Amino acid sequence: MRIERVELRRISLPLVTAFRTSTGAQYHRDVLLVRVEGPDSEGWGECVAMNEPLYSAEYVDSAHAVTRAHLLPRLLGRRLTPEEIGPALAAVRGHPMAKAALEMAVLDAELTAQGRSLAAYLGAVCDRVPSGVSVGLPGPGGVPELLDTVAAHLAAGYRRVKLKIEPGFDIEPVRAVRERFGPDLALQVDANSAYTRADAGHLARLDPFALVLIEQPLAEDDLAGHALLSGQIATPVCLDESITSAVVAADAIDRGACSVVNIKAGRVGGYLEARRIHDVCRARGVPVWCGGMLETGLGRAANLALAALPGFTLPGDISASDRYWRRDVTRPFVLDGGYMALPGGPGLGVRPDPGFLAEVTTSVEEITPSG
Ligand code: NPG
Repeated sequence: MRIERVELRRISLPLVTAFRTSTGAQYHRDVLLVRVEGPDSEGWGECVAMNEPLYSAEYVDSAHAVTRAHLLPRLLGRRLTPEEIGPALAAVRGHPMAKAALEMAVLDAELTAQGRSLAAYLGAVCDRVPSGVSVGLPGPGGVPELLDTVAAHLAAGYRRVKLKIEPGFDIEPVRAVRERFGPDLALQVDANSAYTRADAGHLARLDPFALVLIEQPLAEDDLAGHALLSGQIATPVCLDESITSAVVAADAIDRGACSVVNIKAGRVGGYLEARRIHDVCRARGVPVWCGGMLETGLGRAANLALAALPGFTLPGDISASDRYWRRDVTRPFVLDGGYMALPGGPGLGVRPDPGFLAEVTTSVEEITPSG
């Protein structure tokens, strides 16, 4: 498609409850949405960069700035297929979340024009996926509050629970959740890089709780440390922040740094690189699952399409809209018996509600080839 006009829109959405991780607390999301317009279609992309540079160096203001100043000038006015977006932006180093949002918008526009769904294009093999839930660190209520939260999510039907952990809040909460909900609960933990190599003995104390995995225990750049740790604990090590491309994924697996991979399109520069990571992992027999970044319905729809690929054999962090939002920008995503249906329909299969979008918009810029 020829990219004739791009809209950069910022929206502000309060979270239903605060989301706390070892890197900090989130109370609302300030989201950058991208709308691209071609001669006969439009498409939407969602940038998953957070308000602050705590999960990644990239954050929403940096993504917005680099998109405007360095990415759009490489795309505007050009005729490009979705596969050509990554190469067209490759000269700009880093900023995968900003790049992913643009690629997502072009995919949506192009596939909508072709009448083809993103899921079919990516190679989906099912029309619904099992839904997992990510439970943040609790507030002042501590472990009892955590148990109530988990109980409510299980009552809603979630098929797997991920607990956020950090030093000082790890063994006891995991023990409490395992004791209360029993051995059949699919339970995993996410440390967001909060530990060091010296914590291996401590993390081995999670072994008796038969966790599905421990996600990103060590620093993002410490593949060697993750390889060492994998030999010291029984819980399978999964990487998130460390996996920035298909090349890194292959290297991490071949070095024994992980036996499971979390795939987030935003972290790796887009859904096409995400699919390449899926392919690399699948070829090596490594299970993958789809991560989440507190997306609106737009990002949620795209994640569902990705999570329907055959290598996604573990439930992902794709929960219902009401887990995060009082009202989503698209039609709400709901659980049905612990599963979520793919939207179907061309492109993403969902569109934002224009009235609601206007209500939550904090700024809009229209950019055309002439500036
Ligand atoms: O359900 O969308 C979701 C959130 C899943 O826990 C989740 N995301 O580290 O994977 C993560 C985490 C995260 C949350 C990362 C907020 C960055 C910011």
